[in-house]
Amino acid sequence: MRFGRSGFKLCARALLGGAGGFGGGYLGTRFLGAHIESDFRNSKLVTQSDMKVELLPALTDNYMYLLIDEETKEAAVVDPVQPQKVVDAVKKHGVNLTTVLTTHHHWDHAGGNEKLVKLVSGLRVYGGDSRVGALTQKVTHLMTFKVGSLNVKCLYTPCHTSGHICYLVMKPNSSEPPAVFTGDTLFVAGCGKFFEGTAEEMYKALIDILGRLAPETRVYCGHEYTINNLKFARHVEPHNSAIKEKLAWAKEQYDKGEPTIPSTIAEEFTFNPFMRVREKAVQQHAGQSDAIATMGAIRREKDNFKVPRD
Ligand SMILES: N[C@@H](CCC(=O)N[C@@H](CS)C(=O)NCC(=O)O)C(=O)O
Ligand SMILES: [Zn+2]
Repeated sequence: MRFGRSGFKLCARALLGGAGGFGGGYLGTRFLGAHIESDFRNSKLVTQSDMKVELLPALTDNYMYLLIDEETKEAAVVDPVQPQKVVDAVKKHGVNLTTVLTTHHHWDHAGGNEKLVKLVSGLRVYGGDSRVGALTQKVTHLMTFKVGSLNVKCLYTPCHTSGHICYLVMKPNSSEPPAVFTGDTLFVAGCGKFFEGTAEEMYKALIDILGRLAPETRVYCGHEYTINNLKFARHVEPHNSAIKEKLAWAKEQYDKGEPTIPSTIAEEFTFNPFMRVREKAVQQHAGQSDAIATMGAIRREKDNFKVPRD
């Protein structure tokens, strides 16, 4: 049996509301176990020889990420809103957690910082905004630091919030892809709402900063919004086959409880309407001839978009 897919919230609500008809399978089993919402979502480990990234689903549709330097077994965590889950993952991997990377101050990202620093002593807490809880290291654009042998570069991408930071992680001289943790600036096939910024700022963030990273850079974002984002992308560009293919794949992943993360920067340019604001098809949909005006127009349209159920 299939669920409506207008988001994990709907799925969880349907389950908790006692919707019947589960013929076993993982959803049925988990329903009987009466788990909370994020337990319907599996974690995932992305393994390279230089670093590992464990995706840790949190709350309804957030992700926390455990980043491990394979050479030293030092680790960082991105947006640890559910600290106990982070501590469990750290124990499971037998690594030394030293660092918290906070993308922005919203509670669903930074809301676990205070508790985590009580659970793990000596943590360095990075962020670009004084509103970030337990902040010890306030960072600015292009500031760099280390997690073990990995280099972390801070990318200042204000717009969703005025202090938003993305973190680019790479091992020096490695041939493996870098990772970028994009919080609520760049999502798979979407971007964050412009709560504290302008279309021009989001253009800078997506096109000038993130868009210039190596195309193979893996994108780890703050939320599992991929299906809804791709339905909006399809509305903007009904003839784009990359959108159709990614949406079919994302639905399969959803049905298995699997994450749709990471994507890559190169992929985002094929299906993310906010990364495609220089494309004629997107500008025509928006009724604009300028990329920044198009960014503003499609963001306003998405703010009011009613996601179709299919
Ligand atoms: N729950 C809604 C969105 C909730 C929301 O407003 N999320 C913030 C981040 S915490 C956002 O920026 N969303 C981007 C968007 O809706 O396009 C969804 O599934 O799309
Ligand atoms: Zn968020």
